[in-house]
Amino acid sequence: MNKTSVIIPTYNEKENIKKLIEKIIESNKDLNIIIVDDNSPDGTADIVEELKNIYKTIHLIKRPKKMGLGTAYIAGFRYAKQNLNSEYVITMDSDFSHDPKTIPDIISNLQNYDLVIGSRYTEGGKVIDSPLIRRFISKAANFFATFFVGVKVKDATSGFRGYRIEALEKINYDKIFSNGYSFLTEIIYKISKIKDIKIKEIPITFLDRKYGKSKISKKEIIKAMYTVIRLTIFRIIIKKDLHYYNLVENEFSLFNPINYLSFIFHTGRYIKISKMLKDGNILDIGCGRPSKFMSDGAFLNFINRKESVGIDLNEINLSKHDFIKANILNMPFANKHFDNVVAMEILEHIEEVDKALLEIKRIMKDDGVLVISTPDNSVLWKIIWFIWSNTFGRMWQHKHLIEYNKKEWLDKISKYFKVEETNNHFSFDLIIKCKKI
Ligand SMILES: Nc1nc2c(ncn2[C@@H]2O[C@H](COP(=O)(O)OP(=O)(O)O)[C@@H](O)[C@H]2O)c(=O)[nH]1
Ligand SMILES: [Mg+2]
Repeated sequence: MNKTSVIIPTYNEKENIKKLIEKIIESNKDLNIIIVDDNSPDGTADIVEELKNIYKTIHLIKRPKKMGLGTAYIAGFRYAKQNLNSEYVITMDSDFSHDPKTIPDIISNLQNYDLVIGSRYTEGGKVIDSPLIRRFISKAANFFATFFVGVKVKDATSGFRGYRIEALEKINYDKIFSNGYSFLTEIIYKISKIKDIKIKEIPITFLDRKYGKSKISKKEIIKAMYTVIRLTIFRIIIKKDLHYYNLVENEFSLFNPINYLSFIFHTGRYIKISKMLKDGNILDIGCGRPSKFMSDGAFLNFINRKESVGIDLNEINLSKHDFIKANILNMPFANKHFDNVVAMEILEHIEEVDKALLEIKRIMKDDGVLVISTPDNSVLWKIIWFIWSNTFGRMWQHKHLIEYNKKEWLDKISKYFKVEETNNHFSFDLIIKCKKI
């Protein structure tokens, strides 16, 4: 069985599809060809059905309605892996913009690269017969995708590509948020985050379609802009780590702008805190979700260390870490048990804060690290709290019982601990690293 599948999404391509399939078979009769058709009203699928009777290498995925280019690729990838056990997949358009003669070149490059891009904008690449306006849109889209999103390729929007299935599987491709054209940018963004990934661009001559109409719409262009903004935010915050990307992607409903604020605020704090911790085990006090947009155990999932325990007043199901339902004033741990204790957004809810600090001290190892984060009740915080609680107040189950400013917090904590480092997160949230005294 041939280990390469060519995936071709189609929507109303009756003038092109037969000829294209025949050309591909001409170039290599062993290739699997997977057509993903979205119930094209022009009967594209019927033409493919007929060809299927002649050529065994043709496969047809019929979807009930137009569901977008991105999800069509996903359906094709999945089929190629599960039904055909493919090692390589090639994606191309069905309108002859992508020359089937390039396929052998893509396959030979896949021996050494994880992703091979048929590129219009690399040296030697060309665009032919395309109206000026389309060229401009394509160039602009590509500029945004490469410059803002930060992918280091010249053509981030080309649909003519070869992938090693192995690389696709590393990025949870079926969870990619974009379902339309901007899938192409998002998947490069994700793939380029894989460690030691090898990407190659080969020049192609892109020919504008002669038959049928382009399916790119205004809506797709707006969605692509949204994708660029979203990925740019990810890029700024997440930088290199695919693990964080997957985490965020799974936990956030991406259409709500408040998610981004929440994400920036909490993840920013997680990054700072994780740098303050030492090796060894960790206790996260109050390990429930920090906002309704995030998951329970968000911090422990974020730092992703083995020996982690979370406690909370409410019963919580932590999928990857140990959980104990407990009160901070009476924690079920032996003395000097933890290398690290993290108490985020918790002390301001505890009336007996001295008692809580002493209890934390009891369970910490002598050289252990405590990181506290809590609001600094400054003027800025008061303003933000006022606006926030009047807008989203329902998100808070508890009231803040203690309203200390920075100095008051440091005075209180210094009674029991040596403060080693402080950070004013967003100017209204204190992060305090301390050691036992
Ligand atoms: N299955 C499926 N195919 C699509 C969809 N949208 C576009 N296509 C196909 O994707 C390929 C690229 O589309 P095209 O309209 O040529 O985009 P353009 O080259 O950017 O103008 C073509 O083969 C289309 O038939 C869709 O929603 N579902
Ligand atoms: Mg086209």
